[in-house]
Amino acid sequence: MPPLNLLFLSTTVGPLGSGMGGGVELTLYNLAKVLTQRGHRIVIVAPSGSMCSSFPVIEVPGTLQSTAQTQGRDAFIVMPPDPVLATMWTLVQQAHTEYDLLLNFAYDWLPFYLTPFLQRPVAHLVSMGSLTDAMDQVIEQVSLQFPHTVAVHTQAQADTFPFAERCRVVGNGFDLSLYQFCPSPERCLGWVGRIAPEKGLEDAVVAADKTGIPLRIWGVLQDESYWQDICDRYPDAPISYEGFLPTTELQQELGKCLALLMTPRWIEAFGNVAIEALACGVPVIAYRRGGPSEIVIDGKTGWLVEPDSVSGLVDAIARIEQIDRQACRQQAEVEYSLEAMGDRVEQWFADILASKW
Ligand code: HBI
Repeated sequence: MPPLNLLFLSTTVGPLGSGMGGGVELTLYNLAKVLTQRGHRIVIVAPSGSMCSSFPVIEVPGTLQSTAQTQGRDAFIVMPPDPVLATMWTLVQQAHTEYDLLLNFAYDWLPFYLTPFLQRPVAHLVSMGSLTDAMDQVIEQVSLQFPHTVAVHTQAQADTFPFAERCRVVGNGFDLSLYQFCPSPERCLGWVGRIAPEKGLEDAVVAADKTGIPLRIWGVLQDESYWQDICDRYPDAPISYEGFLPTTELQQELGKCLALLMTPRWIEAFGNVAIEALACGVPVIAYRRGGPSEIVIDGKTGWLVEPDSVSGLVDAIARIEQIDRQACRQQAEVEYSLEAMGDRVEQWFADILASKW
């Protein structure tokens, strides 16, 4: 494939590196890494304060978008004063013809609405499932007018949209050389994610309380009152909040866990942390819901549990020794390496550039 000039448009809910962008930050960074290795030239546009080592970032000042997942289905599209998102896409309007293709990571209305106004193809990597009617409609419009350009991480995520058959499933990919395999764990469980209601942390806390196995928690403390409520309700649970760690430190600690608990209340689009755990040899115990239910091989690399069933979590924890930690690392290498994702994304771009747009 000839080298492409690519413009990456970041999520606008937080600067890259802040953790506010959740899995999208890691995905953006990993794609920049693997596509650069393959000779493509990448420029990233992101909110001021973004850090993306070794890649040129055009930082854009202004007010960040509010997160889409906390609004209801009939929520209106909200644009704050002095919006980073609009300033970013004014920059796109001015500079986009210098690029072969634009890759949008933002789960926001404006990038989709502006797509037909531009003279270069825009690939949209949709990072969450269906949340609001307004977003569904604008994404569907792009999927109709520009076939191939809307991609998602898993089939489960695609299936949340009425236009599932027009979503391209590209999975995800990680630099597995950053993750060390840990053959012998300590007696502790892990939970990783933005600490917010949709992530269902309280179920993991109750499971730790019932099993008496300490639960170590990593991630951005996004919703303080939610966290405080958990601490108030389970004062004796053996839990510890270990902060938001960058990848290399996180995998060092996560690898020591008996298992990672994934307790999403919502349809997790993918669940990057599941791969990060598998890459360290850590089995994943996850609700059979969304992305993780497509990643975990039940009984082989972890256990899939009846959604919202804490007793199911407790039973799975009791059987965790049945899972071979080597098989977990193996699955990450076969399905979720950066190389595998790089192949899938290059093929995606080739299909977009080959089709009329
Ligand atoms: N909300 N409005 C909005 N825009 C985003 O790009 C966005 C979001 N909420 C969460 C989010 N992105 C990411 O944390 C997840 O997609 C991973």
